[in-house]
Amino acid sequence: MINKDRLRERLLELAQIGGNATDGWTRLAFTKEDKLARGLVKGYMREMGLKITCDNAGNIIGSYGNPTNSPVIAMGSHIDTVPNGGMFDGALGVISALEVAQTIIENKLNVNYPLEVIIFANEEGSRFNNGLTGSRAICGSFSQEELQIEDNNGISFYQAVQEMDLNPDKVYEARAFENKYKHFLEIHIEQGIELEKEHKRIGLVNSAAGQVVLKCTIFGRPDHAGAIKMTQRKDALVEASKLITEIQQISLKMGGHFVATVGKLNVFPNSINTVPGNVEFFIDIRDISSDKLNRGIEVISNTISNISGEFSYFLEEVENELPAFFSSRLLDLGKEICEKKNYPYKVLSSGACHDAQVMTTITDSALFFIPSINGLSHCPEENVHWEDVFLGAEFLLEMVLNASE
Ligand code: HGY
Ligand code: MN
Ligand code: MN
Repeated sequence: MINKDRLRERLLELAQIGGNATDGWTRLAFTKEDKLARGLVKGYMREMGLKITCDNAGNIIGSYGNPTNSPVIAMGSHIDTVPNGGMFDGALGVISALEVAQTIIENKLNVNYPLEVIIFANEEGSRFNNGLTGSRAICGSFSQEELQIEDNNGISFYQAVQEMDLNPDKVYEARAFENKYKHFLEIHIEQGIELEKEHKRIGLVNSAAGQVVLKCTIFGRPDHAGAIKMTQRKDALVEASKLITEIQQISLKMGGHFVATVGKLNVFPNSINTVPGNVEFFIDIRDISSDKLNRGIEVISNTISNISGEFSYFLEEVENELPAFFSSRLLDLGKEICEKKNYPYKVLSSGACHDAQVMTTITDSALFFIPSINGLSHCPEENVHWEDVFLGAEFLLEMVLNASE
């Protein structure tokens, strides 16, 4: 029933904004690329007759039917990316949700409930080191302090929201009223390699990892790179490198779903002929078990606190997303549909975080995957098979139709 050509054309059209297959896509939250992409998808919403609202957290909500007179069935994902990311992460879920909504409207399919397509703002968090802010604002877990966080150019989250012609003083108004949603559904690329390896076409996600991001600053001393002897230095980057290697060893020992990544590091003053004075780096720590996550954080924090005496350090938590377990009712419905339609499927957990896991805090929420080719994501090579894109949208449509009975 879905319109495959329209689905593919829209994904390709969105991919015209903010990147290309060589460099990847960079549509960081509240930047001009994000603004252009938001304009494009709002146009799709207008085309299908959705009522468009944009809350002050930057979420774009397209609704069909009156959300105040009964619980809403919502679908959605995000269109912001990591730097040099892929064209399907988030975008697939948004364009698929719009396609499902348009198919329902065009074919006058009866879903008994109002529908919403939500394009969550700032899911990735790459610009301000704080992700999932749009869904957390809807679920009431966005804190006002986050408004003061600055990006690498000293622009605060507050100012960036203002530049989107939104009112950051009213972010709290984005919070959904009690029991607004009957359920929330998100389809996403797997970003791992399990489905492809096992020749499955739909992933039914039962849990998603929690994520804690620590920002560690090491204070050394800047010196002249030529005049100061090696034994007289306090090189913060050499010290940070030792810690990062130890963090990797700790993570390998923790095993299982436990991962820790240092993907962003800033050196000050970052000059070829100055011994690094200070270094700040971000440690992205994840596990699907809260206990293991907390234990890993403790071991990593202790390792950092045992830093050699001549350096001081500062460690702060900049992000904390709890592990989530998705709706077993919707997971069972997904199994039923896959078995009825003969879609090869697998139940799996997600190492990546998603808006759907935040939505578990206020409603029955479900997350589904389609295979990522070679498991690649957050890179220009991120790719999918179009047949899986179409099957994923068909599956999402079936979920909406069956879940609304
Ligand atoms: O980092 C994540 O898991 C997601 O891509 N924001
Ligand atoms: Mn994503
Ligand atoms: Mn992502």
